Amino acid sequence: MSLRALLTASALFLSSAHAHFSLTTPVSLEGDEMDEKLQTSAPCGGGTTDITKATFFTDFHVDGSPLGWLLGHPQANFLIRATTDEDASKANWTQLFPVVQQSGFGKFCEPVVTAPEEWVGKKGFVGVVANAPDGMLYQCAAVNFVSGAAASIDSEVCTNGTSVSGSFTGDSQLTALVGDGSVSPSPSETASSPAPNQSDSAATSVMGGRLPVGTLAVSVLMVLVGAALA
Ligand SMILES: *[C@@H]1O[C@H](CO)[C@@H](O)[C@H](O)[C@H]1NC(C)=O
Ligand SMILES: *[C@@H]1O[C@H](CO)[C@@H](O)[C@H](O)[C@H]1NC(C)=O
Ligand SMILES: *[C@@H]1O[C@H](CO)[C@@H](O)[C@H](O)[C@H]1NC(C)=O
Ligand SMILES: [Cu+2]
Repeated sequence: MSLRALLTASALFLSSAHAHFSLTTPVSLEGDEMDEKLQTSAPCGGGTTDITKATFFTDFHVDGSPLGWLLGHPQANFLIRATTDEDASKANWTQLFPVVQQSGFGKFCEPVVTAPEEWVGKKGFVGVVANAPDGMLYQCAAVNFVSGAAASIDSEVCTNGTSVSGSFTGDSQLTALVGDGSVSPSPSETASSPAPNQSDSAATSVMGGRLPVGTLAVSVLMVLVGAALA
């Protein structure tokens, strides 16, 4: 393997290993400039929560729009929610899709996510929350809610990675993040949600630990570059 190929492979590995998750469609508030460190901030990570400050709006068809992301962890649960409030921090979110558990690193996309019909003509935020081994991670997009369904789904944008699978799951931590705060989770929701399994999530975060692996890769890379230059 040539040094160039190795460098390219390592760079790719490092960049993908660095993302917790990134919202790919609709276009996220931060675009390509996402600040990883702010991803744990509710409700939109490093993105603005003031709709009047949003710079890019994607049309979101209420009868069905694609919603996709890229996951940098081996597994996470995802909540898809939205609000028409101008201030996303007001915490009045509506759940748009059942909680999905993604297994496997990479791209995931649901081609048909719907929103309430009465939102047509309004602006709002679509938010995705990942319950990941390193905590709750947030991203949002600014959207125009429009009528009908998306005419065609771009398979470049909306696709599932080859080693990725998805299933519906219960997650009371995620479903607690919708509603106006006055409704408590129903007993059935609470019962169907698996209790957090400490040993399980500890194992996952070790496997998915970005920093140790990345640091190791950098060290290996430096040794190799050093050897090549010597
Ligand atoms: C919360 O959102 C719903 C749906 O958009 C809206 O009807 C309701 O008035 C909102 N409640 C508050 C307290 O803003
Ligand atoms: C991706 O996988 C999920 C879960 O199996 C599925 O619902 C969805 O339709 C798939 N997306 C695409 C673009 O095929
Ligand atoms: C927690 O995970 C461990 C290891 O995967 C498993 O043996 C154990 O049965 C799990 N406990 C519960 C309560 O799910
Ligand atoms: Cu992460």
